[in-house]
Amino acid sequence: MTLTSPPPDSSEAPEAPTNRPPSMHRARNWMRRPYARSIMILTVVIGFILLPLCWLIVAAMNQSGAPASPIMEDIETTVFVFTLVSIPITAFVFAVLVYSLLGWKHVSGDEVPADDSPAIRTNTVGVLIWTVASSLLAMFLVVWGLMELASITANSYGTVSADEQPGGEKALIVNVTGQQWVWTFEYPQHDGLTSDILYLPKDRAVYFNVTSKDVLHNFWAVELGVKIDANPGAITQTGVTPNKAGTFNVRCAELCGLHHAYMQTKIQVLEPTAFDSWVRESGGGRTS
Ligand SMILES: [Cu+2]
Repeated sequence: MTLTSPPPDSSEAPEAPTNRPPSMHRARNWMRRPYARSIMILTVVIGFILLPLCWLIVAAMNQSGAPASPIMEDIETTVFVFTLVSIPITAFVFAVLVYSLLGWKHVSGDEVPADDSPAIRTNTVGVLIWTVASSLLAMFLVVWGLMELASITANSYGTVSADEQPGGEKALIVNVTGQQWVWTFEYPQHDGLTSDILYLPKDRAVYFNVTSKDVLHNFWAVELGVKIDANPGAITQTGVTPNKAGTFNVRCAELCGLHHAYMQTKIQVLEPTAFDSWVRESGGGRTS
């Protein structure tokens, strides 16, 4: 007696490239599978659960009073949009993860579940949808990022010299010096007045000349959205127009030694008349 294999059943024969159903048909079949439907439903549910993140992240950024300048407004809009766009992908990844953990558990016995099936591979429709959707998403983020970068560059006067600042009133120049582990602000237009708190007038362009006396630091005016390296022996330049009065923070954003974490001070954005009073009271005068 010889062992014979069962007669080949055409419905169970492995798929041959020549007799496979069309891509669209296979994609539709795949979408009808219970696990595909569960993952899609999970994606939508998790997406809605994650949606409030867009607002929560911006709310966390605003806890100390931001945005206090057009630059910071641009940054917050970008954070919001990037979070929003990333939510569908994050939700899909988590949906697959959750379903993999809970839905594809060990099946008792040796029987292979009826719905166990190969992945959706070499399916033209699936590949096209995935490739086009990811490309469009990536292109959108690149274009958005470049537009916001151009707007931030314009608002920080990155390409405009201090003498050619926009606005009727001449820009306020502040020379910022970092050293382990303090910041010093000098106002060359006001008899070289110096301060360890950054006083700024509201709604007036400010131009920063930033340098360091010792090692690399980074001048970060948090709520104004200004962040630029402070390099010894060189001057880096940036600017901003504060549009909100209040008390904000300056921090060092470059690891610079033992007390780097404490290298911080305050920003006082004052109404223009209050700023002029501070200059007079501090003995700065108004020289230009
Ligand atoms: Cu530092």
